[in-house]
Amino acid sequence: MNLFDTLTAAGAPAAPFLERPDGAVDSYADLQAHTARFAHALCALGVQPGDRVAVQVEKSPENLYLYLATVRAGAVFLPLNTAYTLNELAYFIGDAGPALVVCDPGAEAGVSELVEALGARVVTLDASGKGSLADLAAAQPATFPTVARAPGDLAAICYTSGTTGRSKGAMLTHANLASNAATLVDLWRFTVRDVLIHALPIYHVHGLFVATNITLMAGASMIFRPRFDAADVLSLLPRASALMGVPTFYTRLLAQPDLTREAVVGMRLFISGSAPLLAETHLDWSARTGTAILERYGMTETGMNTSNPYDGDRVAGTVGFPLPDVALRIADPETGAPLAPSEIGVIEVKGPNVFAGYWKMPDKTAAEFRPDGFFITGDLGKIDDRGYVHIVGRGKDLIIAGGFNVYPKEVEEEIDALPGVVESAVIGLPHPDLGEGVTAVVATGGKPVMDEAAVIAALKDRLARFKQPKRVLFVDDLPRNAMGKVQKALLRQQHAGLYTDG
Ligand code: MLC
Ligand code: AMP
Repeated sequence: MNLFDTLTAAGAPAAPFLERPDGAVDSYADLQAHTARFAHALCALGVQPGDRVAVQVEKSPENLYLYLATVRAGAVFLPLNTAYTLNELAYFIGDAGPALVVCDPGAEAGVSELVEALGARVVTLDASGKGSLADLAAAQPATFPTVARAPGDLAAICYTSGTTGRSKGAMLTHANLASNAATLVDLWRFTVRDVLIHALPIYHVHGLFVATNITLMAGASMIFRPRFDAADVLSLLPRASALMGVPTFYTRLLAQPDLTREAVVGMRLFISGSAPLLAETHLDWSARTGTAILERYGMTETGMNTSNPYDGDRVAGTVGFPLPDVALRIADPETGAPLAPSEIGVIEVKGPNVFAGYWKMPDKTAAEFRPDGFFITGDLGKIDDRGYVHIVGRGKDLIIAGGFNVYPKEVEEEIDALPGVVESAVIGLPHPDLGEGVTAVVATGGKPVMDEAAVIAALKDRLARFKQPKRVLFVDDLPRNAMGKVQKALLRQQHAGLYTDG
């Protein structure tokens, strides 16, 4: 098998697949031709089955075809957030050892320097789909024999930040991605008639796999946008049937006065995930549009785990039921002992969607699975008496801002290294636009240090913009409990209104 063939089996050659931002439409036959050319180009660059192809480029149809071509050629796609700095990129590239790195032409010099010692090749692709890789692909044949792969072979590696420093590469197999897409097409009733508004980035699982793979597997089509813009998405609703987004999409759409019942008349499905959708947003949306957002819950390591029902109550503040092929249980976070569903514990899952482990980290992989094969998500939850899963918090010290994960430790390490800083605590505070706002509380020991703007400026080239604190607060000392542990919960409580008051 190969995920590419599984995903593209339903798309009739003449049927539309993707409407480009300029209005031109690519058919499924075009998809076959574009991916064939890119797959030939990868082979010409020496990429072998199993090799990693690391990609940090702006969103474009060609970027999407590069993902599919990589899978088609039997190689392993490794998408990277465009916000990552060269400093951050160095780690991913060093860890994954890609045979090829595809980057924006503007980053080529820096990236080439990074990979010199690794012997990887560097080619380019820009926001308009042009660059040295596209030039090479243009000269290639429009057919390509898809490389056969075993279900357990890797299709992608997606890095997720680690609680304790180093990011981990989640290894996703052809079978993981194929099974999750098939389950969701069925559950969410996607058909050839669907038109999905695709406004998510394609370097994370939500936009790359959930949105794209489902559209493909249904033989449906998408309106492809380089980024999310609320007014733009609103204007597309009359031509579309489905939208997938993070909660910030929905709060920003609600801020548009033209979002009305009439505006959503042709839409059959609004899906939210990647971060908690406030019950308030869910209810406001229903009141304004007469439709209920369908909230689902997933992770890079697992794809989607739960979903509110297509038919039946989509309950605000819950993530719905485990998917038909996913076993989900609540366990004691310390001992792993199963808890009664109504008790709060760590959510554990098992199923064909669950990844094959962390790249080159067998110990970390082993530590996150129970002996009976359940994966420990690190999310805290419970199951109510109707069977709906509720996420009530995170066992892991994680902030989610606008759907992007930020691990406080990574930010704290950078801040702690600044002159005059004794220590720091990075916390997420309620933020009206992003859900949580990354906030640094810096202990100075009573001595004057650099000011807020200087701290943020010092992080500029070190951390991606979305990881940088929106605000930096200064205190003499951080509050600690009797065990000497920094009381982050207290800090969150003390500063709860920072972004929401006034
Ligand atoms: C942008 N900024 C952010 C940010 N996005 N800061 C913190 N968190 C974010 N998410 C910064 C910008 O760099 C800019 O800084 C400033 O905030 C304002 O930017 P903006 O123009 O308002 O933001 P915009 O480009 O519109 O982006 C917001 C967004 C985007 C919500 C549309 O973040 C987004 O597309 N998020 C989706 C993330 C996602 O796909 N997650 C899925 C992960 S998979 P400045 O200073 O330069 O002005 C997963 C599994 C699962 O979690 O279950 O799905
Ligand atoms: P990532 O590592 O980027 O894949 O993020 C996965 C994490 O996002 C999960 O472990 C959850 O903490 C969070 N998440 C995803 N979907 C939801 C949701 N619907 N509600 C609450 N948290 C969510």
